[in-house]
Parts: sequence; structure tokens; C-alpha cells
Amino acid sequence: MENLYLTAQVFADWRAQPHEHVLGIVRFADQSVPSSLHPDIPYIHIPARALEEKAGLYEIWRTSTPPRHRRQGSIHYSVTESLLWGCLSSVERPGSLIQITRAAYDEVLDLLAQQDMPHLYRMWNYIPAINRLENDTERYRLFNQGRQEAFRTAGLSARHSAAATAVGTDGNALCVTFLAGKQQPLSIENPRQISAYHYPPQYGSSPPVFSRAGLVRMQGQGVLFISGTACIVGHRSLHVGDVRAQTRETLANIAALLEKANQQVAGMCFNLSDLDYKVYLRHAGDAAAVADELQNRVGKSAWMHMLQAAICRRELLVEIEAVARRVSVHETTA
Ligand code: 3EB
Repeated sequence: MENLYLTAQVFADWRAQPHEHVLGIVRFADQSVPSSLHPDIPYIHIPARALEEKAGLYEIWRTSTPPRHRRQGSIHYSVTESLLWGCLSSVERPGSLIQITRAAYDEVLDLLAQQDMPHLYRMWNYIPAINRLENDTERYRLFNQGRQEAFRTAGLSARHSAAATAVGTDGNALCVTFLAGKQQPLSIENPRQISAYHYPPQYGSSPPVFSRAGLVRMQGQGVLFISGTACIVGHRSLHVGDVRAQTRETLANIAALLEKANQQVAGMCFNLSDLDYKVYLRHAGDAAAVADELQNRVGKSAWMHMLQAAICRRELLVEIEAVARRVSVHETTA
């Protein structure tokens, strides 16, 4: 399995090739356009501006074996022997965020049970007006309530929750994409941060249910899914108003996660310089400063893709996620 990022221009060439092995395509851009691929291939547009190219950024998920493409309810998905990738978008009626979140997660969890792909590896959540208050409650917290209800009803414990991202989108639909499979991932928590599912109630009565990272073995590779990571130490947001310091702290969090993964898994050596970073910025104008900090820490040749999206706490200006791959995993411990 691999994920790659192509600007709209490169995608136009790529599209001309055969794509038997595509699990699904996510397009990040202001404007929606119909899929230019075969309609069977799962495709979702996320209303979020790509900062590299106005025409959009394409995230492509593919495998080494040809998947089958299917639809069920609101989910469009692809499935192989060992993996399932899917997407859905659910248009929100006013006041329905908890319900549509709950319904989306119920649908995803039902599908996974049915397809015997019981383990979620990674979830992405794009939430309309994520920071807006609704009856004095921030909408991200309403989302958390719906998500927690679904996990709880399915009997899934927070400790085995998936790596995730939850950021804003400019549209009016909750968009969810996910990757699941047969194998139980090794959940990795960050020693610099309290587990999100243990956040104190000041961040909402239902905590966010996700793990900081998850490691899965796939065909001799160790694949590490790093959740959206922000400038949070313990449970507090630091460096309010300083996007450069927030970026450095976020990278320190990712470095700590990599170190933890390397400790937990014999023979692993994940490194900051191996990652392809996906960066969410609250303000497009911060792109140059964030790119500069990333290059200072990771190297001038750092791979990064930047999107404009609101982050789940008002004071956070940047959030960074990544997928890391390493050959030859030996034994897993802990
Ligand atoms: C944080 O660490 C920052 O609710 O699924 C990052 C990744 C964040 C995922 C989620 C939230 C989520 O709390 C925000």
C-alpha cells in the first residue's frame, strides 16, 4: 500500500495511465469537479484549499493487488484481501452534526464488521465550521460526542482507537475517509502528550477518540500512520499566536512519536527526514514560515503538502500528519 500526492497538473498526466491498483482518490481544492477517472473508483472532493496549486492536490491510495470497488449506503470503498479504503460525505442539516457523525461512524463500523476488516488503521475527518459554537458548544465537541457514541456502541475501546485527523472544511458536508484491514495495528502514544482519549473535561465532555499513531505490518514493510499532530504538550496548547514555535513543537511531538515507535518495535528506525508531510494551516499566509521551520528541522529537501484548514482548537495554527514506511519489521513488542 502507498499514498502519493500529486498536484492537479501532474495528476492530469498520471490519469492517462492504467490504474488497476487504485483504492481511492481524495481531491483537496476550493472548487469541486467531477471525477475524471472511472466512476467505480472511489473519489471524494474535500473543500480545502491546496496551497501549492489552486487547481488542487490529489491524494492517491493504491495497493500492489487489484482491489474490488463497491458502494454501500453512503460509503464508496475498495477492498483487497487485507485492506479496505473508503470515503463518505454526509450533508449536514442545521443542528444535526452529532447525529450525522454518529450515523457515519455506525456505517463505517458496520461495513468493517461485515467485510471482516475489523481494524481501523487511519481515519480522516473534515468537519464543516469546526470551531463555530452551536448552543454554546464548539462543533468539534459535538463531532466528538457522535464519534464516541458510535465507538462505544460498537464496543470498541479507546485504547485500540485508530490514528486520526480532524480538521475543518469550507463545505457543508462532513467528509470522512478511512483505511482498515485484517491486522491489529500497534497503537503508539506520545510520551509528551496525554492520550487524547484521556483529555480532561475542559476540552469537552466526550474526549476525542483516536491514537497518536498506529503501526501496521504490510508485506514486509512497517507502515506508521501518524495522526494529525499539533502544538499540544500534556493536554495544553502552547505558543499561542506564534506559528513558528507551534511548528517546532509539533515537529518535536512527531519526533517523540517516531522515537517511541522505534523503541516499541525491534529493528525499526523511522526518521523525520523519511516522511512526506501533510500540513494543515489555519492561515494561508503562514505557509512560508511553516515551510521554513520544517526545512530547518527536517532538511531542505523535505516533502510537504500544504492545505488551508481550521484546526480543532481555536488557538492552534498548524497541524501536521504523515505516513512513514520502513522495510524489514522484525518483532513487535508491547
Ligand atoms: C490534538 O492532538 C489535536 O479528533 O480525531 C489531532 C488529530 C487532533 C486527530 C481527532 C484531533 C484529532 O488533540 C487535534
